[in-house]
Amino acid sequence: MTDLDAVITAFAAHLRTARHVAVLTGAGISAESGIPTFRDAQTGLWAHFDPEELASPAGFARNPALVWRWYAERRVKACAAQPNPAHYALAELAKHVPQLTLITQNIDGLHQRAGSPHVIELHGSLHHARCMADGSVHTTWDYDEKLPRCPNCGAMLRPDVVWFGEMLPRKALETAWEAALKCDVFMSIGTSGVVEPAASLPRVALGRDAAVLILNLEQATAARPPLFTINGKAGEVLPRLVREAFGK
Ligand code: BJW
Repeated sequence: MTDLDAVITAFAAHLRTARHVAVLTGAGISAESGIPTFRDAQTGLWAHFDPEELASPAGFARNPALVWRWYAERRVKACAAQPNPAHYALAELAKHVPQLTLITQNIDGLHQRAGSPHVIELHGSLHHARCMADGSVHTTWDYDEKLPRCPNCGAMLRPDVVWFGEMLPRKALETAWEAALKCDVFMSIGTSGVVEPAASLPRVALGRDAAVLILNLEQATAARPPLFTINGKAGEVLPRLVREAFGK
C-alpha cells in the first residue's frame, strides 16, 4: 500500500460516516478541463496578465473595454471546456452523503454543468453581468458590445465577479462560513489557499475538529489526522476517493 492509498483509505472512512461534508474548490479543479489556474509560474493567468489592470475596480474604471474583452475571452473558453472527472466525482459524492455544501472560488460554471446542485459561488460568475447603477444581475447581454449596457436603465454593466479589495457576496460567504463551522468533513481542492477569506475556511473547519483534506499539486507540509494532505491531480484522486468510500 502506498502513502496515497493509505490516505485515500483513511479519508474515505471519514466520508462514509460524515453527516455534513463541505468542499472548497479553486482553479486547480478546472485545470484538467484546460482552464488555466492563476498562480502557476508558467501557465497561470497572473504570469501573463496584471491583476491590478484586469481584476480590480481601479483597473475597470481606467479601461472597462479591456477588462470586458478579457472576461469575454475567458467566458468563451469556459463555455467550450467540459467538466472533468473531478467535477463529476463531487456531483456523485453529493448523492451519497446526507448534506454536502459545495463552495467554489471558480467562476467557470463547470460544477453546475457536471450536475452539482446549489453551488456557492464565492467570487461570482463569468456567466453573469451586473449593472453598475441599479445592481441588477443579467445572464444574457449584448456579447458583441465592447461596453455592454443594462437593459433596464442603460448604465454600464460589469462582470459579476469579485475583484481584489471587494466584498464577497454576503449570503454566499455566510453560507460557506457556517458550513465550515458545522461540517464534520472538509475538503479543499485545487486552491493555493492564499486568497482571503476563502483561505480561512479549512482552518475554521479544522478548529472545529472536522477531518480536513487538502488536495493540490504542491508539496504538502507534514499532516496528521484530522488533517490529511494529498499531492495529486484532482481528476485522478477524487474519483478514486469516492469509489473507495461508496463503491461507485
Ligand atoms: C491542482 C491541479 C490539479 C493545479 N489538481 N490541484 C487577510 C489577509 C491578507 C489579505 C487579505 C485579507 N483579507 C482580505 C485580503 C485582501 C485580498 C487577499 O486575500 N489578498 C491576498 C492575495 C493576500 N482579498 C480580497 O480582496 C477579497 N475581498 C475581501 O476580503 O473583502 C474584504 C476586505 C478587502 C480588503 C481588505 C480587507 C478585507 C476578494 C478576493 C477576490 C479574489 N478574486 C480573484 C479573481 C476572481 C475573478 C476572476 O476569476 O477573474 O479570484 S483573484 C483569483 O484568486 C481568483 C481565484 O478565485 C482566487 C484563488 O485562486 P485559486 O483558485 O486558489 O488558484 P491558484 O492559481 O492560486 O491555485 C491553484 C491551485 O491548484 C494550486 O495549489 C495548484 O497546485 C493546484 N492545482 N492543477 C489538483 N490538476
